[in-house]
Parts: sequence; C-alpha cells; structure tokens
Amino acid sequence: MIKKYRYGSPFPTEATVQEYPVTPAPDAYFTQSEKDGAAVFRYPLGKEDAVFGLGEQVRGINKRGWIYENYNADDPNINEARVSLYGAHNFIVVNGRKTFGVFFDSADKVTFDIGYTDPDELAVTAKNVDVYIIEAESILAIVHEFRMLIGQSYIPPKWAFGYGQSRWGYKNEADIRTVFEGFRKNDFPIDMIYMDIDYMLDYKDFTVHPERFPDLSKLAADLKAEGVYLVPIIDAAVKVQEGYSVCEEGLANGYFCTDSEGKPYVVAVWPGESLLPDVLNPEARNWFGSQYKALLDQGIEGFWNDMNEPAIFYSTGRLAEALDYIASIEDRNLDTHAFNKVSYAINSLQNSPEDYAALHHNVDGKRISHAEVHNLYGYNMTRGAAEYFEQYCPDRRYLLFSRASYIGAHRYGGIWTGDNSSWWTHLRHNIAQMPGMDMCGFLYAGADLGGHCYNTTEDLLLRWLAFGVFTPLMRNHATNGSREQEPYLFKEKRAFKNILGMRYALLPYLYSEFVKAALRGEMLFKPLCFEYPDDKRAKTVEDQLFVGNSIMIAPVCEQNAAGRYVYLPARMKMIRMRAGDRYTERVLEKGEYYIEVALNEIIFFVREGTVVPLAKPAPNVASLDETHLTWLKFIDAPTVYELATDDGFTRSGIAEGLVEVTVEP
Ligand code: MIG
Repeated sequence: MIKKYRYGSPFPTEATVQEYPVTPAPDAYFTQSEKDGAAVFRYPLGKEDAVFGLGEQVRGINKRGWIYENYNADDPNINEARVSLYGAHNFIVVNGRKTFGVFFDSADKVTFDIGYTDPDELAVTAKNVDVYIIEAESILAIVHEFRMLIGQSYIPPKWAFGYGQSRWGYKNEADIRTVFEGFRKNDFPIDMIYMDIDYMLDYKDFTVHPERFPDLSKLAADLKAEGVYLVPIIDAAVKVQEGYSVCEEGLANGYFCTDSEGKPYVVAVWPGESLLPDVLNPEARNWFGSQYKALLDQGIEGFWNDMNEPAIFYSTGRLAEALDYIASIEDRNLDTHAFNKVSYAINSLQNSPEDYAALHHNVDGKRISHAEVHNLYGYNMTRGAAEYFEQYCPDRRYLLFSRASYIGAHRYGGIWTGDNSSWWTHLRHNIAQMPGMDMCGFLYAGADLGGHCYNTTEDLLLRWLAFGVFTPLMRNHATNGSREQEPYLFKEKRAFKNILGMRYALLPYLYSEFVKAALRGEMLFKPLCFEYPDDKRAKTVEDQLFVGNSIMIAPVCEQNAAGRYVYLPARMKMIRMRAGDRYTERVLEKGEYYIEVALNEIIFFVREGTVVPLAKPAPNVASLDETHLTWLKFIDAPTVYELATDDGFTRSGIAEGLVEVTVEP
C-alpha cells in the first residue's frame, strides 16, 4: 500500500508513473516539525533497525550511522567523509521493529540523518517534497511496490552486457585501434571501446576532431564488423563560439540557462566559456537530444553523459569578482590569513552554490532558480537523448548511461558511479552500491573497474574484474595520468583472459536475470537479508550479494588475501570457476567457511532448487552460441528456467523473448 503526503509545493520531478491522491498527514510513521522553512521528518530507530537504500551513496549497505545530503555533486575525491555523490536517490527501506519504505520526491536537497546526530533517530529534512510511504509484507515486496511506482527500468542492447575498455587519454584513431589490437592479439573478449573528451574538436559537443579522427564512420564500421561498438562521451555544457551551430541555434532559440533576468549565464568547463542547455524546458531538452544525431549518423549506438550535475569550473561573473579581489590586494604583504582568503576566492569558484542559485531555467515561461531543481539536471539531459533515440529509430535500443541522476532517470538510461579510486576499499564500496542502485531502479549500473583515480595494481584489477563479471555495466576506466590499466598490459594474461571469458560464459544468465528484473520491477543485486529476513547473521553481511535468483557472490576485496570468509544462509553449491568452461562444484551446508580463491578464478554459490545457464566463452556478445547451453544445477527434480531469447537490440519482443526451459536434474 502506498500513501502520499505533501509538504510545500514540490516541483514536478516526473519520478513516478502512477498517480496517488495526497493524504492529509504523514501517517503513523513520522513526527513532523519545521526548521528554517523545511520539514523535518523524524522516526525513532530501534536497536535492531537497519536502513537500506539511497542508491549510489557513500558507506555500506546498511546506511545507519551517517548523514547523507542528496544534492548531486561533481567531486572526484570520493571517501567516507563525503555526504553527496553524483546521484540523488531518495528512497530508503527501514527494516526492523517495523518495515516500510519511504521515497522523498524533491528536486531540491534532501538530507538523511540516519543515526548521525542522534544514534536512535532517523531525521529527514526536505523543503518542497512529496513523501510516499510504502507498506508491504517484506523488503523485497516494498521495493517491488516502489519500482512499480517509478516505472520500468531502462534495458540496453545486449552488446552493452559485454566488456568495455575505456581510458581518459585515448586521443586518436590509432589509440583506439591499438586497444582493439591489444584485445584481439591476446584473445580477450571485448564489445565496447569508449571515447573520452579528446575525440572532440576543442571539447565541442557533437563534433569530431578532424585530424585525430579523420573518418569516424569508417572506424565505427570497421570495429562493428569485429563486434566492437564505439561509445563516445557527451558533456553537458556547450562551448561558446561563433559559427558553432549548437551554440548558435541554442542562443537563437533561448535554449540555454540564463541569469535571473534572462541573459545567458556563462560558465566554464572543458571547452572554456560555455552555456548549459536548459534541459528542464521540454523544447530545449528535445533540441539538445536531437544533436546526438550527428554521431548516430556516423554509426554510433551508445553514449555516456558526463558533467551533468552540472559541473561548473567557474562562472565568468564570479571569476571576475575573484580576480578583482586579488588585484585589490596586489601590493599588500599577505599574512597567512590574507593568503587563505586568496586561495579561497579561487577554490570556491568550482560548483558553487552561488552559481547554482543564479542560474535559471525557463519552465512553462516561468524562471526557476537552478538551486531548487538541481537534482533534475542530469536526469533530463539523459531523458532528452533517450527520447530522441526513440524518434531516430523507434524500435532500436541504444546504450546510454549518465553520471548525475535522480530517480526517474532509470527509465531512460543507466548510471556509472563516477570517479572512484584504485583502492581496495572502493572495490568494497562498489559491492555496497549495487543493491542501493537496484532498489532505486538503476539496474544498468557499474563502477570504473580497476579504479578511476590513482594507480591500479594487477591483483586489484583482477579482483575487481572478478566482481565486475556480475555487474551489468562491466567497464574498465581510468583517469588521465594514472597507470594504464588495459588488461593486456599486465603479466598474467591467461588470468585476465579467463576472468573476462567467464563474463561471457555467464552472459545468458546475467542478461536473462536483468531482463526479468527490469520487466517485473525486481532487484538484481540483493543483500542476503532481503532473501533471508529472519536470519540475524545475514543482516550483518555487507560484502556478499545475491545476483538474480540463482547465484550468491562473495568477492575477494582485500590486498594479498588468499581467500575470504563466506557466510552461507542456506545450503548451496559452490562453483569454483577457472575459465568459462572449466569449473568444479561442491555442496556446502548453511554456515561460515573460509574459502580460498586464487587471483585467476572466481567462486559463486548456486542456490538449492535453481539452475544457471552457461555458454562457451566468446570474443563478443554477437558471437555467443546460445543454442548449445550447458547448465549449472543444484536440483533434484525438473526445474524451469526463464531464458531471455530476444534479438538483443529491438525494444519490442523483449517480454515475448522470455521462454521457459525445463532443465532435468
Ligand atoms: O573533469 O572526461 O567522471 O569518467 O574520464 C573530469 C574526463 C571529466 C569525469 C568523468 C570521467 C572522465 C573525465 N570526466
């Protein structure tokens, strides 16, 4: 059962697809007060209460014990001290004395103080908000109700379930071809190569650098013939430049964000002085989406949308003020205090709340300050692209994922978790993020495998890929200047080949489970206690997950570990896989085990009564042979498995493509 309560006058986020009448009181769960023009919703936490959700946020699966401010933030310095990351995913489930879900639907900041100020209290602060309280008989049933409320998750083309190689630093066609050759020579599978900002001319959206990529169409076609798709990045901001059609058209039509008087608001990002498309204005959103045509026409079928919190390095207005200030003290002998003011003047320019407040959108002829609708920006940038793809080729699926997001964006694309680091703790964080994102509808999701910032190591990359085998978006990406982390650059080539191959062997399972979860509003990654709610031990497990309905995983995420402790909440069959077609099995009873896991293998656990389809590893998704599947089984009677057999690229036929296969013991 869902009840909706309203405080203030929320801006329509279009996060939900079902209408509910507004009820007069927040219901039995919360006591409500007001503070500084915002509502505070308080709920007393019992000792045994856990709080799940909040999408990609920092910290563990159980969010209790920290404060989270959902206000989309561009900051590559991800760590436990942070309170905001790139997405605002305002859905939680409280589980314990009472179990219920609650969604705070607000375009503005929502703060979740989950036992931070008072260890025994949940306090949520929001300004203009619709609060949906969801009751059902279990956590999974609550999540299901919520997912029906927010609508069906995006389903990418099947090739997007292959492996993707990326790096900020591929500068030209030769670099891209070198990566492809690296995979081909080593017999490593691959489906995608990503293009970061250097493919553009002067960082101008929808342009291609004429010397670096003299014939993108040919490159895209050559690679596609080998089963590999090129996936370029699109940044939110548009360079200010005379003669650049995107800038000129946008200006002529009033499609960019303005100041409070309606004059274009100039910010600087990679292209230098730029303008932000007003994606909250439907006309401007469609127009920006239609610009993707320039690349679609060259054979591109996938994109990643970046810098759409939106990221602002500085605005020209505030930079001028800072420079004036510095000029005014030029001749002074600066003491430390005065010097700190100088550095603050510069350092506070980036992503500043002042700019967000001064930027305006034009929604139905009304000017709205960006600060109040900040969390909707990346969502609507992605929506504009997705809606255009549907016009461009109505029945075709395109790959699309975004850095910034809000619930609702899950209907239009996936997300990646932004600029993590090559740290073991971030591999662990990646595990914790997956179920949170699933709860909020973001099924097509993943992190930069191997880590984005700083230098990876061979063992970290292997362990991270071993986990990435299970994440729908399986992409290795790293920042400019960090150690190169293409798998073929490392010593244990055979180990990389086997780990990547296992992804393809498991692809029929992963794709089938994904499609079912998307169509039915279910989770793909489930914490143990979601499946075993009465198991106290399961509730404390933060580094094991169910993936779909047949498999439990327990990734190794410690340096130099020979293995790890694994908790089995029930009898399961352990699979130790050394290659996609080489594995051993062993049945284990419920309990705690230390399990050794070598760097070149993965382990997972098949639940009793279930089966897992297995293909032979293949060089790419297109050449997977799914007509000769074998099965991992832990059954003693014929068991039905629903296998996704759609063509992998059209939208129609996905549901019809699910066929029941009976597997004999
Ligand atoms: O200011 O395009 O998160 O994946 O490599 C940095 C360069 C901009 C941030 C993205 C990252 C990407 C990088 N971008």
